[in-house]
Amino acid sequence: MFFERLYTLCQEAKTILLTGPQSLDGDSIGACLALHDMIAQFSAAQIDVSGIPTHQYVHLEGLHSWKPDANLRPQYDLAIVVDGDCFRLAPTVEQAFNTATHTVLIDHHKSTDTQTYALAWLEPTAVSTCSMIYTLLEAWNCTLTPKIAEAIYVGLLFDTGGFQHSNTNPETLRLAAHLMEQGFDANRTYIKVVKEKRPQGWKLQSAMFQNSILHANGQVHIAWIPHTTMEELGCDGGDLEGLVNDLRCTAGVDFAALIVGLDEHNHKVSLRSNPSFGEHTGIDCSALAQTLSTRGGGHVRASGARLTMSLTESIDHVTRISLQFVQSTIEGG
Ligand SMILES: [Mn+2]
Repeated sequence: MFFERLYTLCQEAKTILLTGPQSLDGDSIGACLALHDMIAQFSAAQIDVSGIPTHQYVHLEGLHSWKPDANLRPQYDLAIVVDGDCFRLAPTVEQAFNTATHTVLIDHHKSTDTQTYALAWLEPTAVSTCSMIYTLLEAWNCTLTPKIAEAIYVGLLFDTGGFQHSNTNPETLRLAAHLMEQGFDANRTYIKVVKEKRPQGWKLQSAMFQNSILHANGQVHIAWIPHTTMEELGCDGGDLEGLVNDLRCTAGVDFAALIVGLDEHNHKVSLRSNPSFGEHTGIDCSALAQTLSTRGGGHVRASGARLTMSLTESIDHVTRISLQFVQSTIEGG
């Protein structure tokens, strides 16, 4: 059984590494924070959390002790990756992860391959990895402190877009209510994680809408942000949060793609879809991401991929493949 086995591994380990995919999102940050404090309740292990959180999360307690990727130990007894496959780790973290004695996965991305881990818990129907962490907390009989409650709440907020996405269900809202009762500033957390942008983030949103095109009778919305715009405005990955959803939340749109330049030759693509595409089933973003690139993947309604090609080629590639995919979805039902 996963819960018991992981509990024992955490108790026996002297050193533990916790991490999420490169460019951590709110769900992986919340999961790492919560898991760190839960394990510390019953294990004497030295627990390192690796990652560099973006501006939305700096108010969260416990982040100051996180390790920059370069400062990791050469060897860990146990390494746990949350909310994403280990091939999405930053290169230095991936190395530390792969040399650990035991490797563990806790994730809800349906595209993740569980084969490479000593121990894996994959729940593709879970709303967030943080909801899974809450299940683990109950199974382990850990104390739900206000700090752990806030961390799990951050994951719920992030993966439901502030309880707005189609994955928001009564169970999630009940869990959110229970977490709020533990006494942290839920309103501040909501504003920081979901609503607030840095000044340059609003400018970035405006720049994105200047490079957006509607296709397929206005049902497909594709936009791009060149890496030079990111640099000119002084933006980082944190400023991109929510932008692809702004594209999707346009009247008539059922599918959106955002292409962002990392440098001249590398682009990342984010895909979002509504549960339905007109009168047809919604676009499977995870399958589409895997068609766009071998390392693409994610969820049915939200996914991502990385492309090694120029901006013009990326726009071309994403537009062509997406429209083909939309066509076959329509024809398929
Ligand atoms: Mn997640």
